[in-house]
Amino acid sequence: MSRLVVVSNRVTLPAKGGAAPAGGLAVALQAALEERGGIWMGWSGKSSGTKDPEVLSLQEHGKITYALTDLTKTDVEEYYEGFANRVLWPICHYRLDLAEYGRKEMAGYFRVNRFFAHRLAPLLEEDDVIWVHDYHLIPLATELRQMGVKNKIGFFLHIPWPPADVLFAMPVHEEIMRGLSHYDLVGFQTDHDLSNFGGGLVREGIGEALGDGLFTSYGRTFKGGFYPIGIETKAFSEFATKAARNIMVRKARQSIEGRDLIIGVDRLDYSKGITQRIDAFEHFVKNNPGYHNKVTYLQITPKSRSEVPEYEAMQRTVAEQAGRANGAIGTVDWVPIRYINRSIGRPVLAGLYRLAKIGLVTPLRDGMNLVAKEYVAAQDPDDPGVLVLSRFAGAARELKGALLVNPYDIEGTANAIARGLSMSLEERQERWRRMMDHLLEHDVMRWCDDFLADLAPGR
Ligand code: ADQ
Repeated sequence: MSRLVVVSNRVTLPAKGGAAPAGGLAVALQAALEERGGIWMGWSGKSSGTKDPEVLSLQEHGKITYALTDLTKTDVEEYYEGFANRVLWPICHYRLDLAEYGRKEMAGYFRVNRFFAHRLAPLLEEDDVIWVHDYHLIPLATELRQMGVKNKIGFFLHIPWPPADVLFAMPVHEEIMRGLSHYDLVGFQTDHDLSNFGGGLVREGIGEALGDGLFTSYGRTFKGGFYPIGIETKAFSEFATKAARNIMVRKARQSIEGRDLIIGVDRLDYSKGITQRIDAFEHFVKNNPGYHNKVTYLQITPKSRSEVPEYEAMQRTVAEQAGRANGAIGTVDWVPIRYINRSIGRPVLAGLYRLAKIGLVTPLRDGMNLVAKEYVAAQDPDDPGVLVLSRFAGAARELKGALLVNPYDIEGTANAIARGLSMSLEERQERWRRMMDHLLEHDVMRWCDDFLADLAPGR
């Protein structure tokens, strides 16, 4: 079996004794790397000095070598905060209005990709299969090819791919499209993203769809496919079963005092629809006096990307909105919305999901959304909760047992909350079973295997 080389912006080092277990993606990639032996390369998360660091820090764990590089402060500002998070992220989430193009940032993005390629190339062996992750590293294959690398290189995009009208507003769209053509396999989360990609290619006359998932553009022929990412379904479900004994979960249960719990868990990001969700919950409470003092909405939201102004502004907006809504609908003995800005370990998170009668997952746009899948996996088969899910999350294309909503439709989402809370046990079980069966069959290990089998069959 060929060695595997994974490249991603950030690298997840194996958990040390007592540390919180990593998420499903890291577990799956570590398992694939352990099986084949290989390298996981990426940014260390540290910035140092003004000159590119000469050497990678190499750490061996079993059959995996973790290869980490620092970046300069300018690199981080231009490549990561600038182009990746302030251009590609909003564009791929259909937010043309939030994209901020700067020549410096664009140049920085391509420069850091070249730097990654130059650090990676000396580590490569002829037969290695290379798997590049996410929007930070689209031009990596172009750089590697220019250095003469002929290995199989695959790319997986974790976030959505927008339609041509959105993508082509970005000044360097052509370099980005050319960048993708240098891979052997380009993987998206959903059929919808793949069709946006193929449609854009053909419509703009820069390539052709040859059928059977093959595309040709810029003189290269490559495969495109969709590979909906899964979670570590079984392990997560076991966390949830065991969590009933966890002290934090027990405290949470006591504190809701028999009220129905609704849960939202998201990084603080404008794509996640948190403000619309709070509006929908407030609307639900106002329209359903029978639920006054009988329901608690817990929103767990670790801060993210605070260095980007939109995110900083959002921290204020959401906190104020939750406070205002509590003021409007709360009573002396009832705080309807609990808003928490912290990260929670996966076993406790699983227990909180299991306590909740409704999982409220309403992004305005999301590549997949793993929270939706985790919520389902954490449920008690005898008394499962209801998933209220945005139709604009990639997960909606698989989780047909959810109540699908349009997150921009505040009243519609409020009605779905009401419907979920009053749903019969029989209907809840039937919907949950369908989703859980799917998640058991399509877990994150399967996702990993499917991608690698298409990238390098028989290797
Ligand atoms: P994200 O945008 O980060 O991922 P998501 O898929 O929901 O979104 O994954 C978030 C992960 O962080 C989940 O595993 C969740 O449990 C965890 N998490 C969130 N809040 C937490 C908290 N307070 N404490 C602890 N853990 C928390 C990107 C794309 C998604 C795609 C994934 C994977 O934007 O669309 O599903 O990659 O491909």
